[in-house]
Amino acid sequence: MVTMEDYPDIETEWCPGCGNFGILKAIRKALVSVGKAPHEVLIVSGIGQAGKLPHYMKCNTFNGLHGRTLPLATGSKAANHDLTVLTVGGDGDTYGEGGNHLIHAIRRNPNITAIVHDNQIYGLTKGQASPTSELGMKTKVQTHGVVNTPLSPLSLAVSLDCSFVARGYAGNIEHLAGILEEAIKHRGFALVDILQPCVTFNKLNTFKWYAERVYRLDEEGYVPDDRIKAFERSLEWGDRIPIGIFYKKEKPTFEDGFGTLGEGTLISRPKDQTLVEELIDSFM
Ligand SMILES: Cc1ncc(C[n+]2csc(CCOP(=O)(O)OP(=O)(O)O)c2C)c(N)n1
Ligand SMILES: [Mg+2]
Repeated sequence: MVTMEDYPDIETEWCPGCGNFGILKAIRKALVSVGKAPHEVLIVSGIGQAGKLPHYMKCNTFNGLHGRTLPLATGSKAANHDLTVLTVGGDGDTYGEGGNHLIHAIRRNPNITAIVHDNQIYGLTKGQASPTSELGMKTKVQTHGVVNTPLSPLSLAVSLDCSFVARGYAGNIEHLAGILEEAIKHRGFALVDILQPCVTFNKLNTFKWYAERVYRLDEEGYVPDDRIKAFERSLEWGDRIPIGIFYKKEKPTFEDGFGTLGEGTLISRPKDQTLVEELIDSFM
């Protein structure tokens, strides 16, 4: 049986009070709830404070380039579809540098869970505006305030018919762990955007700011099976901010599209180096 002891605490380099601690705890809890041991799990990340999370987990990890988390994870899943593959990235990593990959990962629908630490700021590089920073928010670079319209990641995902779309809050670990558990169990691409206060560089969207606004969709009897209703809720941002599962849909995964994967994982097949050499020679 998998327990929390299988995912021990490891010393971190995050600021005291960072929302990332809640996310780390919720990921561990969710993996224990779904009964996945460290050797069955791969966590892929890019660059950023969020991207450090795999360093603090005992499991398989792959730390790639900024914004390139999703292609790495999609390839890893195709190579070994027995692995439970999670990605972690910041709002910059996932929606800025990696925005193009997000669109196409949603279209491909690989069976992976994409977790976004959405602190509405570039944390690691010390506080520039990110794609989700609020209009008018002042930073050391945006000295007159943000002028670009913030991205609504959940609206984007629902518009692309993403097979699982959710938002959690780092200040409600139990609820977040429940969402992550559902996301991991879901067969297909699951986007979980997490409201994550950055106590050092985002003085606007604080724990207090979020706590005054978040409400749970499930407490309003919301059922996540209607794309139009999900889109409407995804636009809600202001005095009230919904958290929970917005949309869920069963559809074929990326891996389903490759019949050969039904014969076992690619990494378990015998390797024939001559085929690679023949392929390279054919380009000569
Ligand atoms: C291609 C590329 N562009 C820019 C950078 C510099 N850079 C490193 S982390 C980062 C921002 C990270 O912000 P986010 O993804 O939101 O993560 P956070 O630190 O807030 O968790 C930037 C711009 C980089 N390493 N690579
Ligand atoms: Mg960020």
